[in-house]
Amino acid sequence: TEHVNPHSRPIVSYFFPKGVGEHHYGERHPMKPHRLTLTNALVMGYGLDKQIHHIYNPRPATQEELEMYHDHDYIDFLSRVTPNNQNDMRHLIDTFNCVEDCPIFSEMYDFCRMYAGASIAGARKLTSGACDIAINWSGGLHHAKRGEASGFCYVNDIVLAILELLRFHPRVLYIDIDIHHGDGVELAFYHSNRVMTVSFHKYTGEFFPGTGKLDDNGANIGKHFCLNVPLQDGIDDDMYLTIFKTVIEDTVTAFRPTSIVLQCGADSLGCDRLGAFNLSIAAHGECVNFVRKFNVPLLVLGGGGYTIKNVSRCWTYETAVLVGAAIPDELPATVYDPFFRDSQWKLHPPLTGRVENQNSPASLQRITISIRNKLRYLQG
Ligand code: V1P
Ligand code: CA
Ligand code: ZN
Repeated sequence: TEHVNPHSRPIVSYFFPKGVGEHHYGERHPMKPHRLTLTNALVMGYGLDKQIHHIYNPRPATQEELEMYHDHDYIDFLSRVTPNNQNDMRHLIDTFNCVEDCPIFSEMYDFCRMYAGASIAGARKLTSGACDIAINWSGGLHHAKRGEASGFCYVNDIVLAILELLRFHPRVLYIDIDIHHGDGVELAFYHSNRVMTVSFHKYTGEFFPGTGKLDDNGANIGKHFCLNVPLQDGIDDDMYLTIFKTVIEDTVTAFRPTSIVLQCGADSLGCDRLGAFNLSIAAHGECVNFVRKFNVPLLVLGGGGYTIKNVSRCWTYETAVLVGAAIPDELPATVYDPFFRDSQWKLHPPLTGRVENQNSPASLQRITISIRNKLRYLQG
């Protein structure tokens, strides 16, 4: 095992709820669960299933499991509302913020139970020691609050998975590389010193969700157990990797997590439909590899990502990184070939150089120094 031989390959489990990718938020909505079907097709097409120890079709989370974090009234509403009865439920729909970003769509509750069930199952396989790394690309919906939907997220599978890890793990580190602030997870553990949350995101005050400034640090016993790394448009591979590795290395040293949850939102890639960073798939994957190398039980989740051909390339590449397999740049032939024609069916298309980099070495240096100083409070 890892403890006996830290150089052996980790045991990797992969959670894919069958049918999760067939859900639709609506015609004009940027969140496309079909990206999960594309990802799974590429993962299987590359033959990575032979390098993964277990592939699970996890059971959907139960209402009771969802209520480990969420309000009963909110989950009760999610379980009842449908496109057909929504006119009678207008008041509750507004109360629980199921409008615009978070529309009511058919089988929405089943979709929620699926992605949350997979993250909870991943956490359980980690705590039982059945695997070293658990992957759920359908999870990572970091904006959902205890009693309301937000930013395409209805239930917070990340919070539910962390609560499961906390049953056996004294300290859980949460890392979020989605371009958006991981506000829902931060809020859930803002007052906890057992969960440290670190989000890298675009922060302008305007950009959704508007939170995540450098000086939000946690409160009460959770003070100093929350880090925010606010960044600007166009950040490139070199700058992102430098600040990511510095912050995460120092955080792991100071906090000594017994497990890590990594949200891999792919809207931080260049050419994303909603995002404006400039990362390549190689650099996004290098963040994943950097976290993997700590050899701490690791739950890897999806998140945002709106240029779906690149989302599926990215998460396929990261699946290979996690199992320690080198895969060719030539994509395998699948029934989804037309999606990947843009790059002549390559895994690593050029994504960078389209947005001007608004970050400067000086601005990143200032953030790095500030975070180093915050982490000193943890050492004592
Ligand atoms: O900007 C907003 C709100 C809606 N306005 C009143 C302000 N919402 C964003 C939500 C982004 C959610 C990101 C989720 C994640 O972090 C995790 C899965 O990636 C938004 C945007 C945007 N450009 O930021 N909503 C939409 N676009 C949208 C567009 C078309 C239809 C529905 C929503
Ligand atoms: Ca983030
Ligand atoms: Zn996002």
